[in-house]
Amino acid sequence: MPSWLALGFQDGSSLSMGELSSLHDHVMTIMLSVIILISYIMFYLLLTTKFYKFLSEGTFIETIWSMVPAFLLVILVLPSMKVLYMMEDIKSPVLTFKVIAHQWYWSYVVPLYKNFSFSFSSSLGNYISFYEFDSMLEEYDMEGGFPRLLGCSSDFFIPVSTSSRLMITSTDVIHSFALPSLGLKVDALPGRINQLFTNPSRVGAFFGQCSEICGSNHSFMPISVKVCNLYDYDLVSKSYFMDLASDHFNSEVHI
Ligand SMILES: [Cu+2]
Repeated sequence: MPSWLALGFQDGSSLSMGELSSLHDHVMTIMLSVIILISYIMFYLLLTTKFYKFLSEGTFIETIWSMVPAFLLVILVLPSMKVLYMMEDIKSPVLTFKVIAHQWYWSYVVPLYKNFSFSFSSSLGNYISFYEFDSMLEEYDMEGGFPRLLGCSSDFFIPVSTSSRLMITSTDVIHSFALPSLGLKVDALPGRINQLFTNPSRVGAFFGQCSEICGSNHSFMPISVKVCNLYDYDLVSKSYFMDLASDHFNSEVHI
């Protein structure tokens, strides 16, 4: 959850975001040490008048100043690769969601309750196995209970402690699906599907924004994700199912 005047990352709410924060701290520690050491040497050399005129080569010191940066690169790369593979490598997600970017809102395609599919008509091939809804920017009011420009008309529910797969795509221009507290960010490209895996470790309301300049209303297509427990997720799934069913019956009556 974003908070006022925060300089660092939002609190991590998944294992991968925790690992990403640790990687960030690790890289920054090494980087700052290098910057401080190199600046000290540079300023010392600029300001000093000492000069050893017979110094033309020194194999020992040259070996050291080649080996140390190489060693630093290795200790930067190893944890980075670890996090990269950890974030990618979920072979069997429990649920798969599709996230579609539009100018300028998101829509979500979620599986029906327990991956159920049904058909009201007798013709084959007319099965409904998912529920799709749009999520637009919700107008801000002080009692709304969400931060300004981050509230959505419909929240995207995912279950806690469960591996979910998000398939991200776009219908018009390049957008970017970003959710900082879960450590997720990937471009939404028209004609392509990008995958994200997530396993949130706690329940709560998490907000993100489109992170690719995508047009005049780029700032007004927030992402609002609610991570809930499995029981609540079942209730949400059932309500989607009832919504679909009532939609269908209403249209039958009107025709
Ligand atoms: Cu966008």
